[in-house]
Amino acid sequence: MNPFRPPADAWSRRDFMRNSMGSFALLCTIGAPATLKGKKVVTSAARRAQAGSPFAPFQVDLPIMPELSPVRSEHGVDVYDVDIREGIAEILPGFQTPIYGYEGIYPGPTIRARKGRAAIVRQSNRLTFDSNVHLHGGYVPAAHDGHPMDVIKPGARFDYSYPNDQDAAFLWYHDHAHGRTARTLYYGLLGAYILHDEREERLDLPRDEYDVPLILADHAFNRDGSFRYAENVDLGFRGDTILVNGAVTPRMRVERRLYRLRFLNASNARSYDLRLGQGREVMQIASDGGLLERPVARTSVPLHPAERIELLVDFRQFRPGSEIVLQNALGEPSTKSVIRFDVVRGGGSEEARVPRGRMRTLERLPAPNESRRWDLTLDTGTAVQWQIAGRGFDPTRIDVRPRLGTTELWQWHNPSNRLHPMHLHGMLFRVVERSTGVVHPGDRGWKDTIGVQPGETVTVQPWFVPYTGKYVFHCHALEHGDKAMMLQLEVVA
Ligand SMILES: [Cu+2]
Repeated sequence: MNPFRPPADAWSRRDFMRNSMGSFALLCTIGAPATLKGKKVVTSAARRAQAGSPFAPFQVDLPIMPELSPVRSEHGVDVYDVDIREGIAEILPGFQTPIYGYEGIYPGPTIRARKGRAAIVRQSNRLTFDSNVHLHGGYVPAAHDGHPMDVIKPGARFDYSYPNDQDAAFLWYHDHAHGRTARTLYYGLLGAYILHDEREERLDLPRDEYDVPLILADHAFNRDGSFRYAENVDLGFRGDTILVNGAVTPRMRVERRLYRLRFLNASNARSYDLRLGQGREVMQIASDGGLLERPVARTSVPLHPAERIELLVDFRQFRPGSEIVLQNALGEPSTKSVIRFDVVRGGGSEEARVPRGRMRTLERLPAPNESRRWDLTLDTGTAVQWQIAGRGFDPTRIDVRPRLGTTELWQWHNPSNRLHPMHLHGMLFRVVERSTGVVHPGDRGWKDTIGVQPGETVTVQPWFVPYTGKYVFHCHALEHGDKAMMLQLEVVA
């Protein structure tokens, strides 16, 4: 089994034109899994309409990823052991889907960590190609960040050291070997990394089975149940099926009580605008980098690729037997429903509550040292690539050298016609200004990824702490990042 084929070296203008035709049905199958050779490709859309379709929504219960247990704990450090390998997932009932997975599962096992207690994750590459692991949103020394050029060779391993010296946040880990992330994440190399701390625990937020990670990703399938992938460098991949924690549009039984729902958009390039039922109010408590200063009431929750958002949802407002669908207002008919919450009895001894007032105080930032503008554009010359400030990724070049401990103002200016979720490794930023209007209170906390709309300029203020060294910043629409939409910074002392 080898559902992976490395991308073609040369990406010609003709390929690009063929792939930018727009309609999903017209996408060519460059990069499709080798297992498909000679098989007739049928999209899941064709199967969806049939009776007893494996794509029927709300037929399976939401899976919860298993938690990874440390192989040992010593001197305040938890040590984990992970194999990066091939596996088989049962995503469509009755079908087997070849995947790549941490421990061979999709999504990978959840790592739970605690602020002040370091973790070492030994990653062994059992695949036939280079891999590496980026802890997205983590304050991680450069050598352990999963820089796209720092790879683990097949058969080799690397001990990633995570200090966990940052506030509680919903992080995630995923492959970052350069030029392949659109495929490797699509085929399964990602997992949740949940960091807890004391401040968060003092807030009496929902815990344990009432604190639920929800990993969203859109996929498409072949007739044999394998993932179908078609590269589209312009639009990015769009699937016709929404998976939550690896299940097709599942249902989740909820008690009449408060839940903490942690959403991660692990889609290659799809954005969501989440609405509970017909637009019920939910409380946002956290964004990428952890808790907001105060809970923020929302009826619509945008979520761009790689972003995380944490919501408190109070199911006490619904009668037992209620079925409430979480909708994606940006979806097509088959991708409009995300998950259904089926309210059951129980939850009488509720203790969790929505925090009243302030949850934290955000750090005051030093005044910015510099102001930089990064234009986000597509170069359709001989080698089609996405660019930042007229440049594509070159690992031998350092594009910016900020000083440790300083801040700068970075303007993401997007004259292109695609959304770009811009992500900075190893550090966090605050969103200062949007040319299209005010910064939503839900985006005023710590962020590591921000969606920049076509025609928009978003100004962010990165804080270059806590480590020196080489990191990257890039577009997290994975096909854009793979096709060079990435620059390199070196934080210097
Ligand atoms: Cu992009």
